[in-house]
Amino acid sequence: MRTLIISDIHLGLPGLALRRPSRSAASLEPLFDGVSAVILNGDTADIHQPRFAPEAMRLLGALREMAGRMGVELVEVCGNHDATEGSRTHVLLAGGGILVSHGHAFSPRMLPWVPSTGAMSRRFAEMLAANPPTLDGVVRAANEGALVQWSEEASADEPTSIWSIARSPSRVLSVLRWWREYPRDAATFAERYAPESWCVVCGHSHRAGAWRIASRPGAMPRLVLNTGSFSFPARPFGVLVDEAAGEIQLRRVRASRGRYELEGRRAANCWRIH
Ligand SMILES: [Mn+2]
Repeated sequence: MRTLIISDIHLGLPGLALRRPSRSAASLEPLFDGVSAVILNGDTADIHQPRFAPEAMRLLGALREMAGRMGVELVEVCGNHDATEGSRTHVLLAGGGILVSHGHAFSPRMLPWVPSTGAMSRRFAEMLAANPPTLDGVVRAANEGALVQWSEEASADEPTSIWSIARSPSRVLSVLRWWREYPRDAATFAERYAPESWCVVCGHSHRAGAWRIASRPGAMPRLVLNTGSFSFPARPFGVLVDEAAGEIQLRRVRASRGRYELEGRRAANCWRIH
């Protein structure tokens, strides 16, 4: 019984990753081999952007079909690009010790560099006040904030590519600052909304890595694992949870012969499940 967690596949979003296999059921198939469940931890498919939605829905359908054919349970957690009313906001594994959530709800600044960030944050805050202060309630409030980015007025101003962000020094600085703060935001979020958790598995920031970090001096440090992204900057990782073996691993996803596969286990990126 092994569960793989991946995130930020961004199906339907064109050509952000240079010299990488296109993201599809076929190219992702090796990742589904040998696991009993795959958790798609948000931003799986760009279903809210009218330009990309038809292709995103087609690719997502193919991915669901493949999982069914392979007998792999597929668990879809929402991100800010694919939040719907019916989608799951999080998953708790290992008796609540491991919190799996996309990560757009971790901080009031969901995407500090996009033009609609102010409107998104305001909507998030409004809904946060209206929703119950639970894990589910806060992620659903973040989902409402996220939808502002896909509203007609906002999306007219959105940068069409990561390169338009790179041309603006203030945007680059805001991304770098946000990246630096993000692991602590994850720990703070977990302490508040999943106090029994010792590990947080997230994506969203597109910056993969492992951090052991406390919300504040003196608080219990938590293990924060970020699975990065299949789209820009295209350093995806997978988190493998093997509850029977009592181990959680962070493994790089490597592109090989047009497909994505998990690299081998590395002792430095393995932790005991408490
Ligand atoms: Mn996201």
